[in-house]
Amino acid sequence: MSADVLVDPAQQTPYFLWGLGNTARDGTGDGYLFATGGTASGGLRGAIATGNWTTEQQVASSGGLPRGVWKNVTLTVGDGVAVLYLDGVEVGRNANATIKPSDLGGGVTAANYLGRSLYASDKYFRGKLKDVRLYDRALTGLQVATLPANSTTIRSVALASLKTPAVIDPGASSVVLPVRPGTDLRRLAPEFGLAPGATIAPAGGPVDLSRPRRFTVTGAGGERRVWTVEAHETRSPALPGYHADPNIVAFGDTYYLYPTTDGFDGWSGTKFSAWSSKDLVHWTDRGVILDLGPDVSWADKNAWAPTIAQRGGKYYFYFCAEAKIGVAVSDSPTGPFVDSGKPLIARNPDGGQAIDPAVFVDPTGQPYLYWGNGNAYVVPLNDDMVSFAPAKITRLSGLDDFREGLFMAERNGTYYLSWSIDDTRSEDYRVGYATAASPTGPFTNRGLILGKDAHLGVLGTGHSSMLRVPGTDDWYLAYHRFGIPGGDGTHRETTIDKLTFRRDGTIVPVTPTLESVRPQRIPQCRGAVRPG
Ligand code: FUB
Repeated sequence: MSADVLVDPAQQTPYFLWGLGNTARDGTGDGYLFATGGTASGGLRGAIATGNWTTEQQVASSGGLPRGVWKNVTLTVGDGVAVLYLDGVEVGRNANATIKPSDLGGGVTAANYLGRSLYASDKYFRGKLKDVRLYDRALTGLQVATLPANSTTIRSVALASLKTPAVIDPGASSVVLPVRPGTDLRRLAPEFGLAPGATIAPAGGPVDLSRPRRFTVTGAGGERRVWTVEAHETRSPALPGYHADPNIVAFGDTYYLYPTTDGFDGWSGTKFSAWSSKDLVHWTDRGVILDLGPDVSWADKNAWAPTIAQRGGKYYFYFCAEAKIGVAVSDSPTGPFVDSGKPLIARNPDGGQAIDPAVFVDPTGQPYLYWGNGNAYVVPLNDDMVSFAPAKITRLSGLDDFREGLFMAERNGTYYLSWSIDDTRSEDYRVGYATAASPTGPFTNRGLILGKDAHLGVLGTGHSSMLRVPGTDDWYLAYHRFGIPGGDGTHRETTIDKLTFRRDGTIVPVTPTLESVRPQRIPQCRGAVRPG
């Protein structure tokens, strides 16, 4: 089904652009095919369902449907595949859409609407629809591009130096080309996939795409659309493969990253690895440092979100397993680590998962452990680093939209507490922070330091850690985001960007980049003791 839609900026959610199916007596959708635009920034999706929403086989875009402008929304369902197009550009695909339109209502649909939901309590569509088309077959991508509204689309880009596929944003008429490091951005010759009969200018020879450049697509009927095309040298992610919840630290002349090993349904990874680097750019896999199976007696799965500190020549590695927090000790930052034999935190005082530890050693030498999901906690650790007085646990309240992923850093006497907001499966996963004059507060909320950049295809940015390069006031933020391309809340990649402070000590929100950071070594002072 395809329609040109113009959504009124005042549209309220939830709403359907159109829906075909049946509604049960209680006003609930009961077998239907539908599309909704969501908001202007997220929620554009379609689905086919045999019953109510719990049966929906969805196909979703990472963005929303722009409002106040005409857009073409097309949903195809056939041969087990559902594809969603915005202005002729594929923005979502579900290769496991097994429900057929003929399954709906056993072949009989009595509630077939334009501008109205199959759920009685939903809002009506506010806006305009035109050129509505209902087909008895699933159109191909090329056929979708042939629809009149899509005559000026850029459907695809072919370029040998692409590291990951072009990010085509039909809502913003923009194309981002993530090219391999070392590519000369001033001489690129991308080949654009257009609708039949369309042309693009400039065409042919190499062009300078080191800055955004305008291209005009002219459709077969003479319609024109201006697109912005830009290329980015893409060094992100910092680590190859799927890694989340990165804890970045510096020991001696070396940086280390300790992430969750990602890429498993239900976050069911079982091993922790360490990575090291001399310059923040080139990372070496130092292998598995703790394997729940053989190394931890009290848990076997869900190895998540580690953190590490060094004290007295030993390294203390805190980690989650089965929603409890453990601690393991080693003489080296790359292990092998020996588990303490029991959870350090088996449950939270106020419920919720005991996850996401972050260890912080105050300039006075006092160590603290932060953790929590839903509820945020801090406790001073004893000198042994593996015990604490339960009576000293403080629940940190008032952290705006706190979900998980706490991290603490100190700069010039100010304590910066950051945390993740929303669900790690959401493209809007993001990081907020607060400041205080002490490690335990009281904290003042300061807003966000990290969020998605859909324009670049950077989504689901969260669970971050801050790093000061020793001996400098240079700071970095390590965080995870959805893998590019096609990642999600269990297929996340670890990347690093620069973190900067304003003169008043507040943090400038981090701009997620595809470039990631420039090399920076840790300055070495003569006579300094090198731990590890
Ligand atoms: O990686 C598993 C979980 O996802 C972490 O514990 C959370 O912070 C979220 O990133």
